[in-house]
Amino acid sequence: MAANPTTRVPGGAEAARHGLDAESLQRDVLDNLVSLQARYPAIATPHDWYMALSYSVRDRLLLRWVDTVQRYAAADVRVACYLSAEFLIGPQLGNNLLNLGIEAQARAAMLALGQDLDTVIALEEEPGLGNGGLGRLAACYLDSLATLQMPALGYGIRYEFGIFRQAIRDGWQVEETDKWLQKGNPWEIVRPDVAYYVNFGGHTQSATDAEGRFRVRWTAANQVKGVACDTPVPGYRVETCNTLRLWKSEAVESFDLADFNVGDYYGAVQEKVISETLSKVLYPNDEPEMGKRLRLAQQYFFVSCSLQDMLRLLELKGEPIERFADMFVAQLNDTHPSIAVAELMRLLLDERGLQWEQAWDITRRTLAYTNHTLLPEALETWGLPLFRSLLPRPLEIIYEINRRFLDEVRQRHPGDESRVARMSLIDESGDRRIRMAHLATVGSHAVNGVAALHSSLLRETVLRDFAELWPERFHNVTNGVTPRRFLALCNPGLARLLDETVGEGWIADLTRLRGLEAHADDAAFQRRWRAIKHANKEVLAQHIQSATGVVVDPRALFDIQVKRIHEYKRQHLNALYMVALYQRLRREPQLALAPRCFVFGGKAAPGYAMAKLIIRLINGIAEVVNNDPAMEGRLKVIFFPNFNVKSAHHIYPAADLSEQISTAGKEASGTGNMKFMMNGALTIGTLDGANVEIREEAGAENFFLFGLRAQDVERLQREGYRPADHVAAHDELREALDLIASGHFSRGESEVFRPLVENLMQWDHFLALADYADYAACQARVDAAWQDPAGWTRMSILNTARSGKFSSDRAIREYGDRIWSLAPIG
Ligand code: CR6
Repeated sequence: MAANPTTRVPGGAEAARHGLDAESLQRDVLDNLVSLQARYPAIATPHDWYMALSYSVRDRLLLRWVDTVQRYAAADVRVACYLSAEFLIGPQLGNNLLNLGIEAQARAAMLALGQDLDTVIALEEEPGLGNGGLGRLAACYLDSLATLQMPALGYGIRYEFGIFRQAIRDGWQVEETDKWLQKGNPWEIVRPDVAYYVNFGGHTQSATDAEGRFRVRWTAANQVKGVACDTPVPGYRVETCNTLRLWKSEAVESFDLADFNVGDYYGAVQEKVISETLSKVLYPNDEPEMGKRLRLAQQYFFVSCSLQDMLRLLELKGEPIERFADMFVAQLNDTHPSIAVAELMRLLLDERGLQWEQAWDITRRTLAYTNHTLLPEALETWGLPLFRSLLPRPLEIIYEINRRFLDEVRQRHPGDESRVARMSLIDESGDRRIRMAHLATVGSHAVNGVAALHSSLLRETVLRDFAELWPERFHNVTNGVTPRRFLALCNPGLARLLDETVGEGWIADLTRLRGLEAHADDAAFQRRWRAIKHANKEVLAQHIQSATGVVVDPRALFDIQVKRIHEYKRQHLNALYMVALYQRLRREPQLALAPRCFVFGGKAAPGYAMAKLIIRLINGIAEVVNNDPAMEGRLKVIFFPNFNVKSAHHIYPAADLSEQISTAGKEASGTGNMKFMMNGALTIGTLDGANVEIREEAGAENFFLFGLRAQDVERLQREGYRPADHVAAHDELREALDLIASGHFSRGESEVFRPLVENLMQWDHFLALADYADYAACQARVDAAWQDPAGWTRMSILNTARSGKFSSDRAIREYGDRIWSLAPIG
């Protein structure tokens, strides 16, 4: 494990007083085994030990947790609420041990009980409550907020089934239900007393109240109860332990079905079913969003519960409603929670009786919005009929917000009705639809993109009119990832070397890794660096063998692309290159190419046929290549099934080369790119998302750059792109496509990949063919660089050394300073 306890972790007698020593841990694990699981050591299963240890660790968090909550309640400070439909928190036990600084103690305690800590940790089910980057980002931010001791709460949905488990059968992705709660979740504390009601459907009526004020009453057709399920989020070696509060839906028993559904018993039952299934399952779409009724209900459900909870906390603090925005700021993680604009207005107007202007002022000062995509098909919109039937009152409020907003636009730009139509919260061009990104922008005091390039494209394209109207509201906060999980926890070998070389402070201040630069050319240091990487590759090779049966050689160049499968991310560009390499090696067995092991991992949205076909293609290539004796010792292709946070722990530390090859202008930021960099992988990438900044930090000479720039992509598409021209100009590319089309990688069935090949030849929306030649040339430079181990190792060390900027601590400080006006309270 990375770090020995630092000064903030008590040792000796003090540790015993806090229960942080091995002896008291051992005692508690035994106690918990009996008292919580009714087991005794002789019959305890490994999972029983996992539960007993986790409960013992949770107990050690409780004191800090309660203290932290009390501190926030007492202090006159603003609390940051991170509203997100996804929190991909990953396994908790190892991380909590690391942050508490009691990993060694836990190891000793378990050993004394005859158990191996690593085996126990490996048993934890992954809470896969997110799809990919956006959900994992939310989890990294919670870790940094706690570590920086900033008052914060995460608010989201407690899905009973998280992201599906991916199995591979005959090369195809098969989705299996993720039953992560089946054996219980020792980290969660359910709070039946913290519960709120959320309205759906029905109708509204306006009336004048006792004081003669105009009030709207929403008579719902159905109500759902949201119950808080809390998970502790301890900071790294600090006393602060924040809360992740996820809402679980329950049916409201007392609700009288007969009142609103006279004669329509089945209709009424249907509505009840909605309430019971609201928090059942995570929608498995990364981008784009699928417009399902239940999904909108989920969004409104968690947003309403969260805002009601914030109002209750304000009351507990004894603060008047006027101070709401001084006490809370709510960050909207993409548009999924953007209904908060209308819901906060509703709560302030209808439930608290505020006037419009005052309610609007509070709402705007409270909310801030992060955009995570420019892809037009991923920008969330909701058709009016669906929206009205589910959320009649919020819809009225949206109309009124829009009316006032468009008046403002008209005043600024008299006669410019096309601008008014462009900016409206309602898209009237086809079926009328609510534009959630516009709603979020109008209702927020700050809007940000997630990497420098993305934020400028956001200002220039999708939100251009808004940036013109309110330039001061637009910001950039480049994403970051937590060095606790993605370096200290997942790469203990490297972490030890870092401790020794730059001191343990790097875990909480990643810029200290700069101290490695001085050792980049030191031959002895380089040897140690390589030995650590090699050991990590051996571990991954083991996992690959048990997951796929394929044996890979850790001496090969590990070339890895793990992320959701999407055409814009261009796993198929990588696949085309593999096919070309295979052809070259078949033709010229003497070629002096470095042995390579290509590793892919990632899930495809279940309804995304092309992405699923790309998985099939990679598996098809793997089957042929891995069974061809001529490729032995030269080429291996692996599709690692069910890529998730848990498997990521083994993958990032073992990478030599990180594939970040999206079409320029399409990947908002990427965060995997940062995790690879921290772990000493070199990047082959386009100038897209945060790659631009990664290259800036690493130095252009330590980054393999290729491909069209965002402006080239835009121009090419505007002027008319002809993929066939690129195929005609490049023999290798044509042969690769022909071989795929011939059925060579689909057991002779030439139909299988036809849709993929035809799509590329005719449309190639993401310009894979246009970038192919440059990509292949760049891969040749990678090959040459790999043949010089000292040069490669130097670049690897420099990449880690210069990854400091990509710590989520830096990102969270920026949110705190620029967007939340929020300071740590240590
Ligand atoms: N899919 C972006 O595509 C970014 C993350 C987190 C994404 C990705 O580039 O790193 O958000 N966007 O900011 C959405 O989810 C809409 C993602 O993970």
